[in-house]
Amino acid sequence: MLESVLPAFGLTDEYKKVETFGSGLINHTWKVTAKGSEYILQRINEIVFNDPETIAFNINLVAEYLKTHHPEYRFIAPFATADGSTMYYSREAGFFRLFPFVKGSFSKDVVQTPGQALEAALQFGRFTKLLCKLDIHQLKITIPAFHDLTLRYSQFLTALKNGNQQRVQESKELISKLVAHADIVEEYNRIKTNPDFKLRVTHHDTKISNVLFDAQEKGLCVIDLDTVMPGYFISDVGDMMRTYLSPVSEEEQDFSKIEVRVDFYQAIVRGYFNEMNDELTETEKHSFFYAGKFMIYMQAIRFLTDYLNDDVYYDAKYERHNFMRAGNQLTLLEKLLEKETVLTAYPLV
Ligand code: GN1
Ligand code: MG
Repeated sequence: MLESVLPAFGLTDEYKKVETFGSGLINHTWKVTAKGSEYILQRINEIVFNDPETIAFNINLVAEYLKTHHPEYRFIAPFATADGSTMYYSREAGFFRLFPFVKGSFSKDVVQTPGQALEAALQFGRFTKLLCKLDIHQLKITIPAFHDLTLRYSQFLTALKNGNQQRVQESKELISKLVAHADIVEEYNRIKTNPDFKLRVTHHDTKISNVLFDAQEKGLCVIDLDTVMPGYFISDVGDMMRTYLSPVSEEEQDFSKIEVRVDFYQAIVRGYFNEMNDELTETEKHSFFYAGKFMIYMQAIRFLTDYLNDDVYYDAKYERHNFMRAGNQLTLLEKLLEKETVLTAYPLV
């Protein structure tokens, strides 16, 4: 299948090495070695992104803006094909992009030190800050209502009604625990209508593997820009909390290993505020802790909804995989709530 894709980007070299790369759940990624250089090749999941051209449009818009206004920023732009498009399409193979692999850069699957969390938070904060003056209405919506918790909650309720009833029965306990936290959805409904919450250029997938580091563990830039769209800061800050606070990921089946590490929370605060302090409104700053609840809760709901719908969205590697992921995220939410007093006492600076 890739035989037709690589030549479209000029990679016709006889000797090519192609290996699966990274751990994303949605798009498929390969590392390609050809002509003595390394590249990242990605196939867009068309079920999730049903108009992949919107992704190319947004990335080109952001690339142009940064080139003009912040030429010092390292932005990893995709290569163009012979006809000048940054997205290659063929009926058999689908939609593909090719990026340079940044020499000497590293990505990580888990956050090991508060220093890494700080660097990552700083990179995501910087990305939004540098694009603050870009007119967000120019950006296209690559996934409609992606982080709209109201919609995610109603999809969850629909799955309870129309989903696999055996799975619904077996998930009763988890379902009622999640329903008991529906105040998180009500808070989001208030945020959506509050003019003190601004829509900004938001990354929407701020896990650590989407930051490139150099050998000295300094953050270089952010990657995986497919979900860059207008959004609220709680999406990015919340997903950092969701994925940096605990020493184990959403894949962990032994929930006793799930923890919320105070020093990592402080690192997210320091890194993010280093860039975004003057940009966020006071009202937004008051919702900093809420960001974690919002994203962890939404991910728990999304995993469980998918389980009840027979795993149509997230790749499930074993029978109850998405059920397990949902339970993991609920535990993380509970651990976060236990630490609320300690964490909110920390000054936002
Ligand atoms: C998906 O594919 P990946 O890992 O980059 C999902 C995110 C979730 C994440 C959970 C487009 O991201 O929203 O947080 O899985 N992306 C999409 O692992 O749904
Ligand atoms: Mg992603």
